[in-house]
Amino acid sequence: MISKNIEKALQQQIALEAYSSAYYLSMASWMDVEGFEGTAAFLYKQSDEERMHMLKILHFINDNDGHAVVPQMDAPPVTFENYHNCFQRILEQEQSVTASIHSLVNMSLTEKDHAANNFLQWYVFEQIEEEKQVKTILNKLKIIGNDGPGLYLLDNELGKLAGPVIGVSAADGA
Ligand code: OFO
Repeated sequence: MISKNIEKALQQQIALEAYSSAYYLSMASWMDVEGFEGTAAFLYKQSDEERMHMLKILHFINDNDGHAVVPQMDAPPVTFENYHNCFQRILEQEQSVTASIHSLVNMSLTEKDHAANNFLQWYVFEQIEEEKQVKTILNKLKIIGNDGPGLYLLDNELGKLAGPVIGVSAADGA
């Protein structure tokens, strides 16, 4: 059975993951209209992954006799300064998620909640991967600068990394 403290803190994490999902979705849409289709595909996929992170927590709460609640949240920004700035923002968002996961792990240790501690380890490693991925992209952007052909190549690369993304075209069937 989940403790009330852990349930409350996980509920806040659900809100954070839901916001990340909406944030990346908004960035994906902006990239799409700016002509960066590969990067948009990459970000649509990132948004889906954040939703999956949110759902995992929701199920963990419910499977442990709690009651997960769908959070109310602020709308994400609609437009962004430039391509580079989006990835800087993603890094900042992921760093804040990492800090939040680490404080949840600390709480699970204080509360001696081994189930929650075990569950949270997946997020600890996931955050290492996600931060590493965005730092790699930012490093490439440092090399590329504002070079148009360089950004074109990076956009292609991110599109390949995303692979096929279901529902990116209005023509995709439901
Ligand atoms: Fe990378 O934010 Fe979810 O966990």
